[in-house]
Amino acid sequence: MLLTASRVFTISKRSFHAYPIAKKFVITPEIKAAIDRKGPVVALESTIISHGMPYPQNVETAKAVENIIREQGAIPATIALLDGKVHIGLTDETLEHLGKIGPKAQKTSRRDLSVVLSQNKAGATTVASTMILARAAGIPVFVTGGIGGVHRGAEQSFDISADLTELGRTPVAVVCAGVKSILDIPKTLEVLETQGVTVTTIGKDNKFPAFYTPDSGFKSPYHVEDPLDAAKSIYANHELEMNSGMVFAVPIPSASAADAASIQRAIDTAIAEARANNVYGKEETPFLLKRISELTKGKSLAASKLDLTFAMLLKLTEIHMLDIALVK
Ligand code: PSU
Ligand code: MN
Repeated sequence: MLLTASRVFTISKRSFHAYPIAKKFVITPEIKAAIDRKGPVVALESTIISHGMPYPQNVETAKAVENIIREQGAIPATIALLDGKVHIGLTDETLEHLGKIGPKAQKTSRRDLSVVLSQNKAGATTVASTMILARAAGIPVFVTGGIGGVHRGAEQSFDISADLTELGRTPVAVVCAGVKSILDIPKTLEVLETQGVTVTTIGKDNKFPAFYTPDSGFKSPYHVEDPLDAAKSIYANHELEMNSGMVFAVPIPSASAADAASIQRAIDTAIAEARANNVYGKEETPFLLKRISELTKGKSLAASKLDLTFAMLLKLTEIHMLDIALVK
C-alpha cells in the first residue's frame, strides 16, 4: 500500500503563498527551506498528542507519523504553541515536552490563539488552529485522524466544532479518516455544505467514512480513486482563490476496521456518561475519546484492535496526504 516518493504530487501555486511571518513563528530550518523551494510539506496537529493519548505513546505515535511522511519524500510539520511562539515543526525536545505535559497544554482552537500566545502558555492546536497556522506559514495540506463536527444534540447545545467554520474560511486541504460517530455525521456533512467545503472520499466509492469503520452510512458528495484528481481539485480551489478549505476522507480498509457494533456500544456509553457528568464544550471531545479508549480496552482483543486501527489510520492518512501534497 505504500506509495513511492515519485507519487508525491506538487500543486502549482497561484494565490497560495505564505503570509509575511511574524516574529512569533519559529519554523525549523528544514521546513523553512522546503516551503521556500515549494517542496512538499505536511502539517500535523498537536491536540492529538496532548489530549489524544497518554505519554509516551503520544510521542511514539507522533514520531511514527512523521517518519511515514519522510519515507514518502515529504517533510512533516507538527504545529504547537510554546512560550509565546508558534512552532512550525517540533524538535525531539519540544515534542517530548508537549507529550509529557499532555493535557496541561491548553487545547487551542481559533478563539484561544490570542490568549495562549500572549500569555506564553503551552497550546496544542486543533484542526481549526492548525489550519490557520499552516496557512500562514504557506503549507496547504494537513493530515489528521478525525476532524471535529456537529455534536449529537447540537439542536439543544449549539455545540458545533470551530473546525467546520474554519474549513469554510481557510484554504487548507485536510486529509482525515472521516468523522467519528461520537458526532452527528449527517449534520456535520450539512454544515460542511453550508460552509462551502468540498468533501471528497479518496477510494472506490462515495461512502463517507467514520474513522473506525470505512462506511458511516452517509454518502460523500464526491469521491476520487486517484489522488492526482484530489490534487487537481486543490489546485482549482487555489486558482479560483476560494479561500475555503477542503476535506479529503480516506476510509480505513475493511480488514482493519474495528468491530462497528462494539465501538458503537462504547460510544453510546461514553456519550451517556458525558451527559450524566455534565461534560460539555471543549471538554467533550477529549472526554469521549478517552472513555471510548478505556471502554474498549476492557476487552483486550477489541482494545488492541482499536489501538492498531488508530495507528494504521494515521499511517494511511499520512500516506495519502503525501500523495496530494503540495504547492509549487
Ligand atoms: N476528533 C477526533 N479526534 C481528535 C479531535 C477530534 O476524532 O483528536 C480533536 C481535533 O484536534 C479536533 C478537535 O480539531 O478535537 C475538535 O474539538 P472541538 O469539538 O472542541 O472543536
Ligand atoms: Mn465544541
